[in-house]
Amino acid sequence: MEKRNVVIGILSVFLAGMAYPLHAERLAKPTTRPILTITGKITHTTDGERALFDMDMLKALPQGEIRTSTPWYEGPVVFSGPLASALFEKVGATGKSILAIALNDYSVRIPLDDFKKYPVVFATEVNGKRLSIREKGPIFVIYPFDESPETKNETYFQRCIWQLTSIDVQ
Ligand SMILES: Nc1nc2c(c(=O)[nH]1)N[C@H]1C(S)=C(S)[C@@H](COP(=O)(O)O)O[C@H]1N2
Ligand SMILES: [Mo]
Repeated sequence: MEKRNVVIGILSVFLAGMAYPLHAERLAKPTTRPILTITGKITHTTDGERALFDMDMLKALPQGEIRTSTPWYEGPVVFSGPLASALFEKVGATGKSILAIALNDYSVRIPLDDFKKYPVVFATEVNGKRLSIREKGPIFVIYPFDESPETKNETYFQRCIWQLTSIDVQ
């Protein structure tokens, strides 16, 4: 093939990719009450615009477990729930960070790299018991503080948003 045609070929594949995200995909819709809404830079959605998750969908994701001491409980406890890395892979997140928003309008920015560096858990259970809203549920973001002591400081405590309800990938 002529060199110019190769260049045009590569260019058109690249431009088509920009117009139609290659792996855009529809996720199955929630069948029970949605508890988490993800918007922004994601390629996989439940309705073309955002990805909604109910508890069953969160439970179907690869789960993580972190046993650690925290500022919020007396002594070490076991947090379990979907791995943040699995959740953002599921929605095809392409951004650099997330803006996480809680029921009480508390919000915090978290670099997506954190979820590659640490097995961060979007905890839905503590010691095997579902977290109620009163107990900082339904979702409490948790880092492996004891295993990675460099996360035992205000920077990471701030990222441990509880009563998490929505996320914008940016
Ligand atoms: N939903 C929610 N999550 C939150 C907060 C909050 O106010 N609301 N405070 C954050 C901050 S600033 C820190 S340092 C830690 C610890 O908060 P605490 O010291 O009030 O327990 O939780 C974080 N998660
Ligand atoms: Mo804080």
